[in-house]
Amino acid sequence: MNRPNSQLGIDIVELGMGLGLSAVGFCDAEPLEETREVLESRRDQGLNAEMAFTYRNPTRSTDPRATLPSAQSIVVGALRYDTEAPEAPVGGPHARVARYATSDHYDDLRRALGGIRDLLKSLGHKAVVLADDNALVDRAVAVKAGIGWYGKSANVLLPGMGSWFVLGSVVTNAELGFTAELVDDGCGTCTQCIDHCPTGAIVAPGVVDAGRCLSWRLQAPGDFPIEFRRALGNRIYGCDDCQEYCPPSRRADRRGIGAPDPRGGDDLGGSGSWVDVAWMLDASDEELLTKLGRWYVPQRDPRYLRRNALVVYGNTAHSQDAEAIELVLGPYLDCDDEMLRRHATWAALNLGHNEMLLDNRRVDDAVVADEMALFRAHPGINDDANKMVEAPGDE
Ligand code: B12
Ligand code: SF4
Ligand code: SF4
Repeated sequence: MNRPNSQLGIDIVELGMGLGLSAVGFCDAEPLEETREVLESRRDQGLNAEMAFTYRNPTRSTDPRATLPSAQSIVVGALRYDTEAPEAPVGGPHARVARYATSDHYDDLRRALGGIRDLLKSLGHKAVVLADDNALVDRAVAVKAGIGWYGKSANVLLPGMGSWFVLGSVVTNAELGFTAELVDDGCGTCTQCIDHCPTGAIVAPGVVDAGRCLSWRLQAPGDFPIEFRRALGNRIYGCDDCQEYCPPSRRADRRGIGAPDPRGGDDLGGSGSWVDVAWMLDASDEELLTKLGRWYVPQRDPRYLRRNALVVYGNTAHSQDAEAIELVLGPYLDCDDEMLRRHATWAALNLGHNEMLLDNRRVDDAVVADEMALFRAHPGINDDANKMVEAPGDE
C-alpha cells in the first residue's frame, strides 16, 4: 500500500478506517494513459459489447482532472461486502443476488469517502467523491494506490483479503505525499477463475469479454442470448463465480474477514441474497421497481427483470409441477410482449413442458414456433451450470 508521509495523510487513513473502509491508499492525479489505451483497444475489439460506462469517453474516465482540474492527489478506499450467502429460503424457486448487490454497499462506501472529502474541505481543499462513476476507472487507481493487484479475473484483490470489495476515490487538490509500495501479483499459476467462469468470459488473464459475462448479460437490453441461458442458472443479478472459486477470496471468507453480514430472504434491505422468482413474475411494474429498482435495469424498464426471471424460472422451477408452471408461465406465453413470449417459451421447453406450447392459442404463434426451432438448435453451453456446483477445495 502507498503509505502517507504527512500528518494529513495519516489522519485520512485513520478516518477512513474508522468509517468502515478496509484499506486506504494514495496516488497522484496524473492521467492513466495505459488504462485509456486498454479501454480503447478493448472497445475496438468489441469486448465492451454494448456497454458505455467508462468506455463512452475513455479520455475522461482516465483523467481525474476532467472532474477536478486542479486535482493533485487521489485517496482510494476499499469497502468489504457480505460474507457467504445464507441457504436459499424454502418454497418455490429462489434466484441468487450477487454478494455486491445484497444491499447498497456503494452507499456505505460513498458515506465513508464522503467523510474524507468533508475533512479535506474543512481544511480549505477541493475534494470530489467518485465511486462506481463513469468518470474514473476505479480498479486502475486502486492498483496505482497500492491497494491490491489485478487478478486474472480482472478483479482487484487485496493482500490477505481477496476481492470481495467495492472501490472508490476522493479526488482532491491537496498535495498528499506518500511512499509508493505497489502490491505484487498474487495469482501465480492459479487459473481457477478462468477455468470456472460459466460462459468462458475471461478470454485472457485480466480480460473479460463483456458480451459473454453473465453479470453484463443480466443488465443488457434485448434478448438474453439463448446460448447463455442455461449457464445463467439461478443468478438474477450479478455473478460471483470468478470470486467464489478464487482461493484468496475463499480463504478470506473462511476467516470471516470483514462484515459478517449475510442477507437472507426477499424483504431485507432491498433485495437480500435471494428473490422469489414466482413473485417477480407476478409483481406489478411498481412493485418490481420499488423492491429491485436499486439494480441497474436497462432503461429502468421492469420487463428486463421479468425477462431474467423467466430464464431463471426455466432453469430452477420444479419441473414435475405442471399446474404451478402453467400458472406462472401461461400469462407470459399469452402476453403481447414478444420478448417475454420468447423467454417464456424457452422456459417451458427447458422444463420439459412442450405440451404447454401445443395449446391451440400458442401453437400458431410464429414467435413461439421460432423459439422452439432456436431451442432445438441451441441446447446451451455449460448445461451443468444451472445447479450451483460445489467449489473445489483450495490448495
Ligand atoms: C463496466 C463494469 C463492469 C462490466 C465489465 C467488467 C470489466 N471487467 O470490464 C460488467 C458489467 C461485466 C461488470 C461485472 C462485474 N463488476 Co463491474 N464495473 C464496471 C465499471 C463500471 C467499469 C470497469 C471498467 O472500466 N472496465 C474496463 C476494463 C478495461 O477494465 P478491467 O476489466 O478492470 O481491465 C483492467 C485489467 O484488464 C488490467 N490489465 C490489463 N492488462 C492486464 C494483464 C493481466 C495479466 C492482468 C491480470 C490485468 C491486466 O488493466 C485493465 C484496465 O485497468 C467499474 C466501476 C468503475 N467506474 O470503474 C465496475 C467495477 C469494476 N465492477 C465491480 C464489480 C464488483 C463487478 C462484479 C464482481 C459484480 C458481480 N458480482 O457481478 C463483476 C466482475 C466481473 C469481472 N470479472 O470483471 C467493482 C470491482 C471491485 C474489485 N474488487 O475489483 C468495480 C470497480 C465497481 C466498484 N466501484 O467497486 N462490471
Ligand atoms: S462474473 Fe461470472 S460470467 Fe462474468 S467473468 Fe466472472 S465468472 Fe465469468
Ligand atoms: S482465481 Fe486464481 S487466478 Fe483468478 S483472480 Fe483468484 S487467485 Fe488470481
